[in-house]
Amino acid sequence: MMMDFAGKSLDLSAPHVMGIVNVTPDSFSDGGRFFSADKALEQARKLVEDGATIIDIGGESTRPGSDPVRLEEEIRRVVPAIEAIHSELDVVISIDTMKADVMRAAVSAGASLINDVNALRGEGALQAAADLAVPVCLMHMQGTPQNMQQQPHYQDVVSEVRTFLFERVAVCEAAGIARSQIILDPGFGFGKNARHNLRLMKHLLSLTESDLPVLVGVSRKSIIGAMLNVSVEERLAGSLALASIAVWQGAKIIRSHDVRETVQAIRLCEHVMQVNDFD
Ligand code: 8Y7
Repeated sequence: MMMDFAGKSLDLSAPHVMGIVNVTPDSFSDGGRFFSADKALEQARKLVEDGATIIDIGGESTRPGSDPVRLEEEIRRVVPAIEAIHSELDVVISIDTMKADVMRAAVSAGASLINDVNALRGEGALQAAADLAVPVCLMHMQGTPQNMQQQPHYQDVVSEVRTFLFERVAVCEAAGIARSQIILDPGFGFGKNARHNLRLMKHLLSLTESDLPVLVGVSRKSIIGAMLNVSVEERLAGSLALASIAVWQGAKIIRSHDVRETVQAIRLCEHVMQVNDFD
């Protein structure tokens, strides 16, 4: 199953790793060290060497309780980084944003995937994605980054997330976005408590059994801290365990800070999944 990213094609029948490059001063797990375009390029180069086939660039932190960033500031952060990576590296560049104007600026600069944790519900976002005609990742989030962890509530988190995502797929298709350009994401940690996240992971098949590829982001997330009582720096093993459970259930893109280790984990998953029982 090939997906076309503005001329670069990825075979999503096998799982891929999306490496994270934050260009925020407050990104929680790297302390904002990769802020300038040069730093972003340096980080992206390492992630590509480690095996990332997609680099996700974000200029607005979506960590719980974080402040929104002004449009001009977000563009000022992401565009130089995207331009640098686009000119230097052969990799799909994903723009992590909820804002239509950032999507437009980022795609002009060389991004070819829109990663919107708000699933194109922001003003003008649906139209921007349709105009830009690049693939989009639609993520489920209950609430906003500012309030999402206050009182997450569901009757049935698995079916509500699935219903939300397929409603957004229908809205996208009606707006002219091709179904073949849509990726789904249950949004681990976005308006979910520990039990919600565990249920979604246990039942990830209910999303991956559709015809659309599924992206999963669990890297270093608080669910791991909550289950294992470990700090952000100690969440690699937990991240790899959850990534493996996701790939085993058919996730095709794993979003990760630790690309080298994640590539190893999913490669082993693939070996197990592909072993021939009759030789
Ligand atoms: C996700 C994400 C984040 C995720 C997608 C973090 C931007 C929080 N998480 N995008 N972004 N899926 N598609 O802890 O799970 O990395 S930010």
